[in-house]
Amino acid sequence: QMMKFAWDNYKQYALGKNELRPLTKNGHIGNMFGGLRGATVIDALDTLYIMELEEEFQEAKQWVEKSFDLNVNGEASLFEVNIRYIGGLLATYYLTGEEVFKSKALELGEKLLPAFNTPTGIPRGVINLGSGMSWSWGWASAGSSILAEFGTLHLEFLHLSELSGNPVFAEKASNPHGLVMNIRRVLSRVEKPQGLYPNFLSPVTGSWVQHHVSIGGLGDSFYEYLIKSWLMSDKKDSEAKKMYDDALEAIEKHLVKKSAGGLTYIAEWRGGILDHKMGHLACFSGGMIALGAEHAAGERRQRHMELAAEITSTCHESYTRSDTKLGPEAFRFDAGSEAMATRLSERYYILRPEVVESYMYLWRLTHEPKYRHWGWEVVQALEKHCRVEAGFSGIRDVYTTTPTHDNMQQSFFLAETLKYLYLLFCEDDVLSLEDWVFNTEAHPLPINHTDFKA
Ligand code: DMJ
Repeated sequence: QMMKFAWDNYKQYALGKNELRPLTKNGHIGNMFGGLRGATVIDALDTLYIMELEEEFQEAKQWVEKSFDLNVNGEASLFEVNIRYIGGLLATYYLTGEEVFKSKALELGEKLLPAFNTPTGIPRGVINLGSGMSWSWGWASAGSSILAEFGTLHLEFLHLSELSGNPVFAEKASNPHGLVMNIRRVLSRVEKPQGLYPNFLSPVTGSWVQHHVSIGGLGDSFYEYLIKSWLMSDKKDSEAKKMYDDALEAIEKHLVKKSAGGLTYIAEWRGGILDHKMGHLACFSGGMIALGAEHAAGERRQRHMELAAEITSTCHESYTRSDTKLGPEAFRFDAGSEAMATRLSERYYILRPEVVESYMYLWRLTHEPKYRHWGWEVVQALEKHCRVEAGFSGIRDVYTTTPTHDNMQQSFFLAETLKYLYLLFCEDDVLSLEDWVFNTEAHPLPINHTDFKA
């Protein structure tokens, strides 16, 4: 019902725009997708399909067939176009077998390629989808590329290579033209401070531009794609597994901390100095670490499963300690504060999925009922504080029961938050973790049980 409500209102007031503005009942275009439209349609497709909302799925499909125009000219985020559009189209193709989704994904994939024309092959963050010109984000220090952006292409690009027969996207470790394998090579060569991966890398020199390390924003899905690359290859891509294991070991050693009140958290690192803060984005890590632990052996398996459960519990605390029972954008463990935002600017909640994402993984891997209870708390809080007359909206302050709405129904709410909540209450064989990996926007991609080529 929540998904139908979110979709129906988007369709009524904003179809073809990128997102719905549920208070003003109109559409939002934004500047992340380079003139592409319909981000919510593409992000919602597989969720509608999985939930068996057939009529709504057909509406979305029709929009893709008739109105989704790829001949656009504008500045797009390589990362966002990849995870939302390519991920959404690929997943829907694999679920339905319908060619239109595959051909759109391949066509769009081709348009991203010029971003990789740099001295190292590390792509720049922004690309004009019409001209192919690319550049770095203005806010990224010294023209650098962002770890979570160039490190979150692997899953989709492997499928683009496989479906198109064009090895340029990914294919073999030995293929110098395989774009995402080349990213791996650059990363394996560069020295890692204390084994950690900083967030900013120069696409010109291939060296780090500054030493900020985070498992939240700017770093997050890079780590996620290492373990998921290994899983998607049916455990054959051992290079990815080793990179994940080594990175997690460094994170455990240098970033994992326990608060005075006994809460485990993952701090950020700035040139050796810890910032005792976790972003909402970092809360995906409970699920990721649990997924890795499931496939580890012995002592490591147990230790990582405990770590995953503790982090997920800390993220739950960040929700329960707020008046709305929704969590803030960032919470801190300093100056007497525990799992709460201390800055006004960090008190908002924009319908993000990471906490329910971890509940879903922890439920599937442990079957402890508390994860379903916690998920249900989120459902109730969303209904109470984020549902407005024409859709769902983010809120500006989770610490007041009369929050102001931000007038934005993010597309990832339909792609991720509602999908993970649904899966939390489904049988385990609905998109089984044995057969699917979720890209970082929760779009399911099939595990290659037969012939991985690396
Ligand atoms: C999503 O677009 C993806 O999960 C991404 O990896 C991080 N941020 C948002 C949702 O919060």
